Amino acid sequence: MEPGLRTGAPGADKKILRVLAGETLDPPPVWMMRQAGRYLPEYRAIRATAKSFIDFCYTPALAAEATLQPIRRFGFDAAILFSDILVVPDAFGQPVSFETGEGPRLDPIETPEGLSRLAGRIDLGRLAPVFETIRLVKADLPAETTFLGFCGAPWTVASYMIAGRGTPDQGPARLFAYRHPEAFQRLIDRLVAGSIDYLCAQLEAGVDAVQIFDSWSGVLPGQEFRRWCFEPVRAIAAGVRARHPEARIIAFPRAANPHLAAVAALAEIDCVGLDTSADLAAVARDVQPLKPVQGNLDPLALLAGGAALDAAVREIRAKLRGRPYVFNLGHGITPPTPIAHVERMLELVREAR
Ligand code: 1CP
Repeated sequence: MEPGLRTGAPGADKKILRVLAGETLDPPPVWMMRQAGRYLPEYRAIRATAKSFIDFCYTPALAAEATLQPIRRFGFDAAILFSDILVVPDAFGQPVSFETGEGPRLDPIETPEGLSRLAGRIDLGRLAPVFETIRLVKADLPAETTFLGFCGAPWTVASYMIAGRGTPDQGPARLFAYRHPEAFQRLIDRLVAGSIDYLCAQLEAGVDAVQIFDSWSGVLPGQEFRRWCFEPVRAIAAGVRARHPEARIIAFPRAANPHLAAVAALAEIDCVGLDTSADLAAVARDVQPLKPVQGNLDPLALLAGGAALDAAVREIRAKLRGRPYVFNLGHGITPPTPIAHVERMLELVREAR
């Protein structure tokens, strides 16, 4: 690499960065959401050595190893930092734990007064192990592999902070936002500022691009989506770019199909993640002309394998191939997925046409 060239600058041959910059590649580059995880025996082996999931996230040697495992096995075009979106509440003073098989647990924020338990600013010191993980991964990552950092979008993170756990429809946070819009706005604003600091620190530690996961954006009606998802994600992207003008940013507004083109039109966003429900003909017509997209194989087609998997991969390639896209799943891979199905998916994605 030329001296002074930032990793991730156009000179580095990282296919995903090329697509994010607007280049069409066929075959497309590929990675998978939750690619480090329980479907991998080598993940289960190292996971068993940590006391808890949060300890695992905060132990750089283990988190770096988990990040690299799927790259070694499959040669994906991106590695995604092994961590969780809920380290952000932890760094605001709302501790998080993960009960085995039951998902995250936080002490819920049930009233506006409950917000006073949170720190005014994110404590990046608490997240030092995450930045150390990034440095360890970077030292071992192949030069052609794009390294992705991430955070949760404020709405999605806030929904866990309010409910204290995962819920089917984020009802507690939606009610809180209707009943106490000013207090909720203050929480969102704090998460916007904290997420900007957090993503900038990830970029400074060495990730090439970042993804903002808004996993629960699909439960909000239009006006609420604008206020609690669209505007905060735009503000984060703008804040990151103000400090890192070259930063590449992927937004993943899950299950928010009516809003995909509006997100793609944001100058601060380089790529829009598509979930399983996206209509690819509409995406090719209305979204791809604005920005590269990423997605959207159904994790259950991957689990099923066989003819269903072959057809689903071929359909995505056929519909999106004319313009820039990154092949991915529409949501995270499920633990029972056979490794042979991932191998078959990669064979089909990488096939010359
Ligand atoms: O080993 C285990 O049992 C823990 C399972 C697990 C894993 C592997 C959790 C708990 N988080 C993770 C890692 C994780 N989470 C990554 C790592 C990188 C990779 O993709 O390989 C990332 C990017 C996340 C992001 C995340 N965490 C999201 C956004 C993406 C999505 O899936 O929608 C969300 C919503 C979470 C919260 C969370 N963390 C873990 C669980 C089980 C959940 C969902 C809780 C719920 O709603 O019930």
